[in-house]
Amino acid sequence: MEDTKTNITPFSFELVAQDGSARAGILHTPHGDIHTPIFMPVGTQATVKALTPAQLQELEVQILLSNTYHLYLRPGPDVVADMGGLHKFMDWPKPILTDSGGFQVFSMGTLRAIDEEGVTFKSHIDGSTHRFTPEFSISIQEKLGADIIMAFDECPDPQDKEYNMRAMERTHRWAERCLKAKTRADQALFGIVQGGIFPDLRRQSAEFLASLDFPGYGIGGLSVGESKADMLATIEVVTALLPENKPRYLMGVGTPYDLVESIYRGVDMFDCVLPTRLARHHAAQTLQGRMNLANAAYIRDEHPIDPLCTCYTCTHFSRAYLRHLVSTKEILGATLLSIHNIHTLLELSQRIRESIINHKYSELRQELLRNLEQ
Ligand code: PRF
Ligand code: ZN
Repeated sequence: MEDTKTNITPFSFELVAQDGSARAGILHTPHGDIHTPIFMPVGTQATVKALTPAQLQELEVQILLSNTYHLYLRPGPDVVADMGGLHKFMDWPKPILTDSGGFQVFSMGTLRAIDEEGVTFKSHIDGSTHRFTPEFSISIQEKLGADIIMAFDECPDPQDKEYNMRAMERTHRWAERCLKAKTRADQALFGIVQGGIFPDLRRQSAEFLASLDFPGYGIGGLSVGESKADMLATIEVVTALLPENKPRYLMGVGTPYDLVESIYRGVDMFDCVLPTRLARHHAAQTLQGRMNLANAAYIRDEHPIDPLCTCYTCTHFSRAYLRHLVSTKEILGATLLSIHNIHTLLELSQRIRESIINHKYSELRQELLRNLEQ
């Protein structure tokens, strides 16, 4: 248990070590501590697809992400609240972060209108019309009851400067409204930096949000079609201006390469559907690249996915068995590949964390980059 006697708020971020811009920290939350840098598996519908909470515990997952947009549509925030909140509903005792819907409304729903007040959209499930405002997003996230909740933002096309400026300014006004709307003391609200690929806008956004003194910051609007070079340059601009004593969360990223390069530039938290989505498409992620287990080359392959991997899948099953499962469309295939893929990102985060503490991250980064695909 963390020491709460010296700390009246249930949230605090402790910087444990710094190595260049890379950081190792501990984020204290009401449902336990999170050792950063950390990857957060995605449980969009209050479930990490194909995995039980017991399997997530076995993987030593420290925090899960879930989505306001999806849980608002089904089963609805009042159902979740009446069932005792998200932790109890899905039987996950550790920390949870919910995204605000400010991204899913644009990527999942059909957009109807954005105005100063909020966003009107049509559900991707039945086409019905709904409206999110910053206040409504916060009220849904308070009913869901995650430990970390996110400000309601807009994630525009990263290349259009005129539009990014107006969208960013509106996102700033929405961030202030989110702070005002918040009523629960046991949830931490993170602001979200926007501004596309434009350094001056990113600077303005990071400085403005830093002045509002959020307990943590999302870096939004990246990994949405811009080049890797633009993404990494933008991360550098933003992390240099965000307060050192607050966690930085790069939203919707990524691959092992993205983790290595973003942690190097000062990011502490990540989420991405990639490991579980790849698993459902027969792909295993390793630090040497991706493998498609449906490939006939593996038909009699007695080796595990990755001979160096210590996950349950790699210590029990051959590539031949996994190939059999995926080619017969057995659901265990998705489960075993999800276990391996999540383990790979958690193990990578943990190795990087230790190297930061030992001031050896530059060396580890060079070693990892020799094998990683961009
Ligand atoms: N905003 C929010 N959630 C997000 C993003 C964003 O910009 C992204 C962009 N990569 C992923 N998830 N609220
Ligand atoms: Zn494995």
